[in-house]
Amino acid sequence: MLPFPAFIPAHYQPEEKDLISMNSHMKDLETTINQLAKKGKGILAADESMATIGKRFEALKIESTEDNRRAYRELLMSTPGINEYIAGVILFEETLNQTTSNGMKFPDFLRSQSILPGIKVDKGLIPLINSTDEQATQGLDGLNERLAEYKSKGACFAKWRAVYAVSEKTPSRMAVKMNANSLAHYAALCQANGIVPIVEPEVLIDSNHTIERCAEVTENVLHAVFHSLHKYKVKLEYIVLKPSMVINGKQCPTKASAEQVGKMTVMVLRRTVPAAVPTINFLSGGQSPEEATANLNAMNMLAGNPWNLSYSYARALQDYCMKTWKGDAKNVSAAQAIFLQRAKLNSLASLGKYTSSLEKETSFA
Ligand code: 5MM
Repeated sequence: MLPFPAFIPAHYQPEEKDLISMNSHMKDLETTINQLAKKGKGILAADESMATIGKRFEALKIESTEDNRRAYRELLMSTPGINEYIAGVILFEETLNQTTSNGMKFPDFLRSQSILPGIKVDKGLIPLINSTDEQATQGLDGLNERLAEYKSKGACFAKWRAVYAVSEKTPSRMAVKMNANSLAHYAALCQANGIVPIVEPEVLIDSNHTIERCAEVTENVLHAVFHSLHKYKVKLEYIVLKPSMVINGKQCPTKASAEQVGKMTVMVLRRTVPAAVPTINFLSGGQSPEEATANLNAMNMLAGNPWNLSYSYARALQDYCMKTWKGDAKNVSAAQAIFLQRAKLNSLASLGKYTSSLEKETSFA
């Protein structure tokens, strides 16, 4: 076990009770990261905020009531066999406090399935002051207290998302620096509470930028993030990095192949992410489910990566499942089968064993 995080000042003389709690935090961090970084497994992001889940449901004419959100998330988490491919689920705060139809708290239910419960702890995006078209993530005020509460409710890992818009002028230096510091501050607070932080810097793809421009931006962003993580004395051995892939913007006329996305993403990661980070779990960011799987596979076809390269998708794991469910209880089994299949394909991609011919087994391809 590594020594307790260096953010405790060197002159600090802990009392015995503090030592016991530090050691137990270290054990918690170690147990959690070992499970999250397991080969062939990924993380399900089911932490859509009210606005986001509302938007996704509305597109399918599903009413966003508390019970519909609960029922949908129960469908995902109770999918038979899903624990073979999913090591942890990121929950929204509402779900952390809800129960399954049998009255079991969701965190307890997940643990009974050998899946770890996590929690989104950022409070969403606000406009970044003195900038145009950029956003800041809020939620640091009171975070230490909230983390202690989430831990008491069963969460053992957390997530904070920062976003970077790409244009000729953005991301600005101010946005890159501010987001890096917020991510690092959040990560240090998590580790001090025995919670593994997922550090999520997302370079947005809703633009016309080329894959080369995305590589340039992502390299700057990750460089700043790891500089801040170092400054805040975050132990890299106990974080999950959740970046976007290096890919062309959605409106770019030239579309990069999976091989290009795989090569350029790995190139940028090798330049910026220390080998101490155990696992990198990508977001899908608006790619189609098939693209997100093929791109992840391409990265894992390349030899010599020091980190586990896996997934922490929301849309790329859930889209077909939600479309099949449609808010109707009679569709639960069919929706679960589709979700299981998508998770299995991504698990194969995390091992470099996916081929597009496997898509034929799903009814959506
Ligand atoms: C980028 O969004 C995260 C990953 O999802 P995708 O794989 O669909 O890109 C996702 O975890 C996101 O952070 C949550 O859904 C919460 O988003 P909001 O916008 O509701 O805060």
